[in-house]
Amino acid sequence: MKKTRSRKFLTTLSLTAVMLAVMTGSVIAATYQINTLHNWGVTLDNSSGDLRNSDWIPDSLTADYVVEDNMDAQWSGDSEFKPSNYTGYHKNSQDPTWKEPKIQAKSGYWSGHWFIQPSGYYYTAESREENDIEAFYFDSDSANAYFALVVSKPIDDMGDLALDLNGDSTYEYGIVLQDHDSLTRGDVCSVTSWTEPTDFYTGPYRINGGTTIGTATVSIVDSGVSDYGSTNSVIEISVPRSALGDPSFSDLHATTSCGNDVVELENVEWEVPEFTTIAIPVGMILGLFYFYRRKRQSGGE
Ligand SMILES: [Ca+2]
Ligand SMILES: [Ca+2]
Ligand SMILES: [Ca+2]
Ligand SMILES: [Ca+2]
Repeated sequence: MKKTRSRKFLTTLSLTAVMLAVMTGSVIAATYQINTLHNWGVTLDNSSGDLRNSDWIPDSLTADYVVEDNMDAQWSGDSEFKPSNYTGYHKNSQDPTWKEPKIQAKSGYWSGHWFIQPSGYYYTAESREENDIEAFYFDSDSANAYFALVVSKPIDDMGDLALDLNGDSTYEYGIVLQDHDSLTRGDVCSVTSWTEPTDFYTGPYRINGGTTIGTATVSIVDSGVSDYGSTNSVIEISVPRSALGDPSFSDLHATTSCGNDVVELENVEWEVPEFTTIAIPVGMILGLFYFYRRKRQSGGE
């Protein structure tokens, strides 16, 4: 009788431990190896001819993300310059009702007009796809913050990553994604001014003035998966929290040289998995285990 109960207890104990490991594993941000979207649990899939079959949703429960894979072959509008409907796959982890905003042209014949992002000059989806930013991810752990961008846009045209850490709508920090001016990929900068995109009012493009205060790890790889003829690059960034003063929240922004697509995440939490929430149940289980073992030993079993 006693033996059966002890086995039951030990089985329950092991099951609890396994469940706990699974639970904490998904609650704690994944430890991202910079270089692959597999760590995010995101798999690009163009087996249907575009990215609509992709698993865009990251595994980590603490990740924030926006997916705006805009293009498919169907669209409508008042001219070839102004398609009016968003197509493709859109999802914002923070807001189920979120809709990608329109952007305003800043120059040329269409100056002042509002367009969906990205817009194109021809009837083909391909001409717009080559401006497409597909997705933007954020996650954090106790040591680092992690970012990932998936882009159809040729990589040289991508701007720097802009961060607003005090919620005043000014991006006072930036991470350099491409060498430009005197800056090197991975430079973490305190920013005093930004350059703007050439064709649309879509906010900061690249760091124009500031001071380098730290270093991030930036990896850019060709995913080998294309969408409407444009290969998708994956940009992954890891930055030590300490390089940015260990913030609690941030607004994040990135756009392209012409500004014909922009991605933003607002008020994302730089979560740190709470040690105590893991330590307490683990401690309880260990305590019970030793208590039971001692009891069993003193019982002379
Ligand atoms: Ca796309
Ligand atoms: Ca897009
Ligand atoms: Ca700010
Ligand atoms: Ca966009």
